[in-house]
Amino acid sequence: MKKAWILLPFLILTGCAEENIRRLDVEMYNADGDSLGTIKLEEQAKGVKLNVDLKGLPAGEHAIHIHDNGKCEPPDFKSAGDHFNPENKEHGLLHPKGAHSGDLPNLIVGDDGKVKEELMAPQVTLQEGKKSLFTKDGTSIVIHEGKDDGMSQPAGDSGDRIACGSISKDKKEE
Ligand SMILES: [Cu+2]
Ligand SMILES: [Zn+2]
Repeated sequence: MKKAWILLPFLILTGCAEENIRRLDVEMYNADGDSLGTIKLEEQAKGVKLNVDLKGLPAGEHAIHIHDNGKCEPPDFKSAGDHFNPENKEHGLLHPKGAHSGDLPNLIVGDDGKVKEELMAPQVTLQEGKKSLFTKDGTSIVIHEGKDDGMSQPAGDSGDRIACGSISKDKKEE
């Protein structure tokens, strides 16, 4: 009897630890399968912070979104699905009926092909719930050839998908 009481709090703690993910590294790949670096996700009070540190991208402004399937199959990354949209909104940070939870500000890549930026995704979480990035099909981060105009449906007229990274609890690549 005594032993059971000692064990109980321990079991509760380990049970929580498994689901209570606060940080996650997402490795990004281009259409050739080369790694471009990582985007570090961090759970914060106001959503999930994305710490972008990538190289090997074309210079200029590029759309970046969280998509609603965790599969990144090159070269077109169509497998990543549509924008993560658990609240059924319209696309675009500038749209009056927006935005998708997966919509993010554009990335600005330097002439050297590198980008270091911090982005906030206020409508998602690494925890459980409707806005959780850990869905049945998984989620992913996709970078596009063009920029997101923040308004056009369904994806901001941002062009082809040029990089993709799966948001996965186990870091093994599929
Ligand atoms: Cu996208
Ligand atoms: Zn969108």
